[in-house]
Amino acid sequence: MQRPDPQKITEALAARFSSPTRSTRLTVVLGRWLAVSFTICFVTGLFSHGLQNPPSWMFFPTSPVWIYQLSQGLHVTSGIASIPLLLAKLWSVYPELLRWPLVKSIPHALERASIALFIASSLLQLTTGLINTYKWYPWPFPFRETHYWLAWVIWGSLLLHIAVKLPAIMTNWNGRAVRLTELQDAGSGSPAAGTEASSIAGVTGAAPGRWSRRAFLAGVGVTTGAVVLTTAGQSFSWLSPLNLFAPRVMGTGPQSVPVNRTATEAKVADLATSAHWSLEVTYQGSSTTFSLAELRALPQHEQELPIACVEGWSQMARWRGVRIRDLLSAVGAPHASVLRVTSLEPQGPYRLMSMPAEYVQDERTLVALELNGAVLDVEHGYPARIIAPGRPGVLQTKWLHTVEVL
Ligand SMILES: Nc1nc2c(c(=O)[nH]1)N[C@H]1C(S)=C(S)[C@@H](COP(=O)(O)O)O[C@H]1N2
Ligand SMILES: [Mo]
Repeated sequence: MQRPDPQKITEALAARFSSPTRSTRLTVVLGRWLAVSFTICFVTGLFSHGLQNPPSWMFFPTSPVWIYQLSQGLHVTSGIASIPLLLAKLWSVYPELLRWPLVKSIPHALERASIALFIASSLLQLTTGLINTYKWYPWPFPFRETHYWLAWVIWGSLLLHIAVKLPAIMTNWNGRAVRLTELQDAGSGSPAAGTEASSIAGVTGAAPGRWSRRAFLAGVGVTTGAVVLTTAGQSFSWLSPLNLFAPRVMGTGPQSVPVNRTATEAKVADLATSAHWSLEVTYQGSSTTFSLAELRALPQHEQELPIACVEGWSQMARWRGVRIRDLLSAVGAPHASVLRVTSLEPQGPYRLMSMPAEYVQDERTLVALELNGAVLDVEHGYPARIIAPGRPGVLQTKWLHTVEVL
């Protein structure tokens, strides 16, 4: 019995997987596209995380009012675009991953470990992110924290990977240079093959493999474009007619605005519709309550502001209600205050919300009583909800209970 020779297996595998579309140049081009989508995803993700978990130096932009709508739309869209790009890149390199011996040296081991970590964390990040936008949370861990830390793992392993691969990236960065090398390589092969290859090259001015690489890249580009165009309509209204696969559709739901969590799911339906409801505002140890009639008697203001969910969907709407800063004036509190807002919701992550002074001072921040020209539907937060410019949907608290001035 002969023992299998690892070298032979490697060669057999290489022959089995060899394809003109698999080349370092292809991998580099796909890597560049991925670098763009991952960078957009990372930067917008950090912004979203910062708004929800603010570090002490955080700056809170309230203008333009759609800043979070845009940033989170880009986040989810670039994440979706990364899926076909990452799969194509994996396809272009996976024979490499099977190469023997598995580990040749310490730098080689580091390189392999960084790639393994990068692939595993990216796949986990993109799939859980996608599943999350479909309102499905089949995991026991807290999504946002995990998503945040995985992003750092991805970038750490990616930078290591890029550092190791820098020579290959540099030689394959420029398409012209790559074509020249391919021509030379073709010319120096066996005489027959060489003549054939150089005569083809002479006629078309291109090396064999270049066209199939182009076709492959075009296929990946079209696929990526298609998934973006058929989902981005959940975030960008001008793409809304093409929205085939995204989970939320603009203009649907009560008062033509989608709902993430209903009053029944939040167990607030009874409390919210009670005739005894009032909003309690506390400042320096004393508390003032406002009935719905009293809130309606205060000056009412109208504002066009978006609901922009962290899960990607967003929608502009017309809100009407009391300016939060007018409410503070009514209890004698300064406008430059930080607030702690609670919902009637008995429990859940969105019961408590804190509002930095930037939003409190902004005249567009409302305690909204109406939406799109009618009294707020209970699903949208009746009797009163917060709507502030440029904030994630999770911070636009529905079914208000108390406002504490800190
Ligand atoms: N009290 C409370 N407020 C809440 C929520 C919630 O579950 N409970 N959901 C938030 C989320 S995730 C979003 S995206 C917006 C959605 O607002 P809408 O249902 O009016 O469209 O409300 C936010 N306000
Ligand atoms: Mo949301």
